[in-house]
Amino acid sequence: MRTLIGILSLVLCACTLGDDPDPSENSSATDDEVVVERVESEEATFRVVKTVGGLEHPWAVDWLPDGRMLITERPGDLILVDGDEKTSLGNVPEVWAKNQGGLLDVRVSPDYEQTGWIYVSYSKKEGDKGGTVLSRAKLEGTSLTNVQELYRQTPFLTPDYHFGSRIAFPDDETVLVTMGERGQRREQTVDIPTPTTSVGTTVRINRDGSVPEDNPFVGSDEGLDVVYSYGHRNQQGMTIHPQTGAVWQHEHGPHGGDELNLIQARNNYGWSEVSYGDTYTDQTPIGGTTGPGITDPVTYWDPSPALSGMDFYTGNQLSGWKNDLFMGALAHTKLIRVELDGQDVTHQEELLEGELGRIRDVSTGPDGGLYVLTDATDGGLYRLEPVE
Ligand SMILES: [Ca+2]
Repeated sequence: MRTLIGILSLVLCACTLGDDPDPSENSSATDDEVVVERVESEEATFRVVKTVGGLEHPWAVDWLPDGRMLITERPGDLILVDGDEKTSLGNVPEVWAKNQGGLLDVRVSPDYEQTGWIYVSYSKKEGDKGGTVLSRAKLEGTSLTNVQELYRQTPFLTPDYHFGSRIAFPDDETVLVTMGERGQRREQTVDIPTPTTSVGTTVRINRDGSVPEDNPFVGSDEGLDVVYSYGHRNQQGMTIHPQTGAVWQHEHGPHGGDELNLIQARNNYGWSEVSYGDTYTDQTPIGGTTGPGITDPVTYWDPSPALSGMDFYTGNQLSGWKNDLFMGALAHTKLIRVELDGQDVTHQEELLEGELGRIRDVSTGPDGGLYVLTDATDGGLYRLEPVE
């Protein structure tokens, strides 16, 4: 009987092999609707095309080598976009989908064609506590297989916010993942900044989950073996410079003080000893803005745009933007373009303010378009492309 039901299921929905077969989840994805006809900006004249609609609080987008897209929805669905079809994949890890938690980043491994690994980050709950988790899995048909949990934040804590969780692949065969500070300040459950927990850190592991021997605290009691940098707040953007290989991150400030940081091994980025922001409740200073042994941000923003998503533009379509750094803004509903000269910000431009909504992720697509993902109950994926 199970076999017969299985066959019937395949006939009714040949596209779904995983859990919860539901034909209604396979719907037209490619709207390709021009939503902003023409923007004459400083270095590019472009338009904005909506390419995928109907996404529920999407958090991240990445591409498989064959051009299909993977998009995470924070409530817990991982969406495969194949041309006009979008399918919710089966066997996705169970997530703690509450407040800022849920299914968060997705990144296709740079060696995907050899290994087939896809990396996802999400919040996970056990008992009354939870934290950020990094797992990897393979894609078979429309389901994940070989799901392996590689790392979980230590310790798990009760707050349901500030999970960080951006994933990046440096050129050295490791994987980095940001671990948000989970609402912790000095003398709370977790005393930060300290590298003795992974709360408020950047974690660096090998792509199979083992610990690289050259991590800064390996063989030392001062910090966990997995910690690469610490003293971070909630880092929702991380990317690798396409020419230098340097690791760039941004993080949310408390009330003002969103930071752009250049990440280096063993460095302390200051939270919660220092910040350019102040407290939400009574606007009192957190501490000074810098201190001994603390790595200052490359730049900061006050008031906070609420940064999320970050990528260098590496395409050829919008040549005036080549190698510029783009970041999304949630509260300020805009895209920020940053020109860098080495480690210095030389110029900034704000784009699309109020046009698309809360921008959660930004990424150069394989076609050379610049894509942004909007955080909304009816969120979308949009492509910025050149126009005459
Ligand atoms: Ca800082």
